[in-house]
Amino acid sequence: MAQKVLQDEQEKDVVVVGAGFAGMYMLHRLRKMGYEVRVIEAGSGVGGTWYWNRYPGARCDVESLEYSYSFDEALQQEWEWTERYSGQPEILKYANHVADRFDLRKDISFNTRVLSAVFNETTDKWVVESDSGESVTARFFVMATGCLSSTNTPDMDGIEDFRGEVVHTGQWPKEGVDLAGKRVGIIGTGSSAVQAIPVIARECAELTVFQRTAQYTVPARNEKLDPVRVRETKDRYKEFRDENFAMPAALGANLPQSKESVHEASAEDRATSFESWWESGGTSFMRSYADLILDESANVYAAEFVRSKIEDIVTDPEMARKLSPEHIIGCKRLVIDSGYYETFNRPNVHLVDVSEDNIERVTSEGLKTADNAYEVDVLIFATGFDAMTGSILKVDIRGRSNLSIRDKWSAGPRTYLGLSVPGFPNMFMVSGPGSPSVLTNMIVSIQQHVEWISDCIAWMDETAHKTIEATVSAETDWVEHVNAIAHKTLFPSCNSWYLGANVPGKTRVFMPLLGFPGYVRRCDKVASENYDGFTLVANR
Ligand code: N01
Repeated sequence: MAQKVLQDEQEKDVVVVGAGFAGMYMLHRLRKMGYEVRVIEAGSGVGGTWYWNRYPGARCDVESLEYSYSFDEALQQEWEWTERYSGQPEILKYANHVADRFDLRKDISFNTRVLSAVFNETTDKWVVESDSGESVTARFFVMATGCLSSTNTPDMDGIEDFRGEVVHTGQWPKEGVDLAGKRVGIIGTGSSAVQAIPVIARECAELTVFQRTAQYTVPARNEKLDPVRVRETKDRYKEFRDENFAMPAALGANLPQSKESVHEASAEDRATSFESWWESGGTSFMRSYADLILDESANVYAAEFVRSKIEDIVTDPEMARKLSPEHIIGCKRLVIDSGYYETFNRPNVHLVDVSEDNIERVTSEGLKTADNAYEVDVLIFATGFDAMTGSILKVDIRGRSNLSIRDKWSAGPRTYLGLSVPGFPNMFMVSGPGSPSVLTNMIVSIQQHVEWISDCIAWMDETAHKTIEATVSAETDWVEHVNAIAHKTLFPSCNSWYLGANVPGKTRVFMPLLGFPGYVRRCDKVASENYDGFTLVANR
């Protein structure tokens, strides 16, 4: 058998997969602590999700003054955000600025996809191999591959027959897609589609939206940032960050959170409150009352309010009916938009409800549904991601006794703290399943994980330990804890990607943990108790 020739074999302290915001900070912090690090990245540049998601209209739903690193005072002072919610180009520019500022690129291998990571029980080291032939051996292995990186493209018959262009919002071509004068079809109405549809509708000749589940979305009310507000925030940036750090989703400390039940409010007060949140814009709409995501009978009021807005905005009553969601509001991630429902008043925009008229196949000309055929020049999949686990399971990760992470997670992901998995010593995940991650301001969660992991590595060296590995009992307790919290809310009650319900065949497990501050306290306690819940092996 021909032996694989490795072009480049390296020995490092830590190998990190992914150069998004998690991988970049992991590299910076560990390097500052004196460690040798190699980061391996599939894309040609830094930025992770903001590198790949270049679709028209891509924008963050966390305010820009919050969606940025806080670990370096000079960095947060010097960077100037221009809008309330940053668009993808600006966030990618910021990621590149960070890479330049901290000279990160020299330790990143770009255009390189990690294929496997195997723990060698004789040397207690990870061996990480990639498609370029690069092989890195390291004591510690960190998956910083992001929660929404592995795209989900439904398996549709006939896709190979299609004569036009096929693109996925999550892998939008760098050179862009010329939609001018084209007939465009878009499948999906999640956050990506809701952002893309208004922009594409203005650019293309005809846009047909294939909707399986109608979407609740509230206005973003994006605007240019007020320089006075920026100055005031920057003058007390540390306090501003600390206040957000103490919030349940690590964001929005500047906004009120109602403690009142919607049932206690009069009809008039409810209308005024929902209207004022609708006018101010953003996902904080769900803060109007304390029980909207806890109690189905409370949730109905908010859902009804958005449905009434759709009825007001969309002029064709049949179109408005099709666009009106019926499920619990907020249980799929609430979307914010810039003119989404309004776009359906345009004469060049058509809506096909594929829950009523199923997609049967792709043809050479477009899409065939049960009752109709649609001709398009460009077919866009805005069908989301194999969230939280997809990019981890793409790598053939093998721990002790050749245990595969794919086998270990065959019935759904199981972790301790969303950071670590029994059987996989010295392996960490940044914002893994079982951590608050996607239910928070991701950058804040990323920083907290990076700091915990790097502090743990330093502690291992200070105390002369060679391996750290979560125990099975800690993992079992943690999985129960994550589930128990989720089931106190309405989150698990619909087919969301939080549950893996969007990917056919994926086991349904509610993956993220609700509540950032409690989580941070728990992580700190574990560390202060000499890594309680982990088995530690000392150097010989
Ligand atoms: O993906 P999604 P997304 N036939 O999974 C439909 C983050 N994000 O890329 O609901 C027909 O939400 C699917 O239908 P259904 C954010 O966290 C953030 O839009 O499963 N349709 C749904 O409509 C977000 O939540 C930002 O019935 C099919 C859509 O495709 C997450 O990424 C911007 C189908 C997928 O929606 C994911 O958002 C963008 C099929 N076979 C993304 N399969 C911001 O920061 C799937 N669908 C603002």
